[in-house]
Amino acid sequence: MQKEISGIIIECVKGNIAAQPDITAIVNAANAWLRPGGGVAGAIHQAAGPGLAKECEPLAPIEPGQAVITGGHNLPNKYVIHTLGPVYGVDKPEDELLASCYRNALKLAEENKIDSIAFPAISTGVFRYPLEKATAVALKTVLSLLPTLKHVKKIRFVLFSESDLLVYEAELERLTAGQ
Ligand code: AR6
Repeated sequence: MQKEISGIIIECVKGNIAAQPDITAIVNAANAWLRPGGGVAGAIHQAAGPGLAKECEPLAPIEPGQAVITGGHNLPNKYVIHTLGPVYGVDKPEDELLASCYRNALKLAEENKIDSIAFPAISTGVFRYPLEKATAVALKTVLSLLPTLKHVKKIRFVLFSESDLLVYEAELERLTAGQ
């Protein structure tokens, strides 16, 4: 699914965040220590190679909602933006912390004149944030920031399953109805 809003292309696709070669910056659903983990972080670090963990070391630890930027190493992307999502039920208020992840990632993208960025569904795996709730926060936050973006021209949401993709598509339709 693809939409153009405020001159920016918004896409929802099913796929692997570490396999988005046409995107300048991919976002990592990181752990506080920015180490290779499972899920998104595991896939990104595996594809990037050990140089990424090395570059991350002095930037850690990060707090929930914070974001930091590194190079892409062996990834096809120029940058990786690492953000720490809230653990659902633990880091509160979780909706505000999750919104900060998307806001701070986009802020770094703008500061680095990045034209395209891909997000996974932050916090919805190991951190157990219910997908429907997380989707509403992610899309509302990103849509509200579109008019402020000068460099970012494409935002892609990469979902790992068909059912997650359907949730994103339905929410994007709902939030943009009439636009
Ligand atoms: N590409 C796109 N989406 C993926 C991929 C992938 N390769 N792999 C998983 N997902 P998670 P979190 C989906 O657990 O909840 C890590 O171990 C997945 O189905 O990666 O923020 C870190 O080290 C889910 O919907 O991130 C942290 O400790 C979503 O991406 C912790 O997990 C996020 O799942 C972070 O947990």
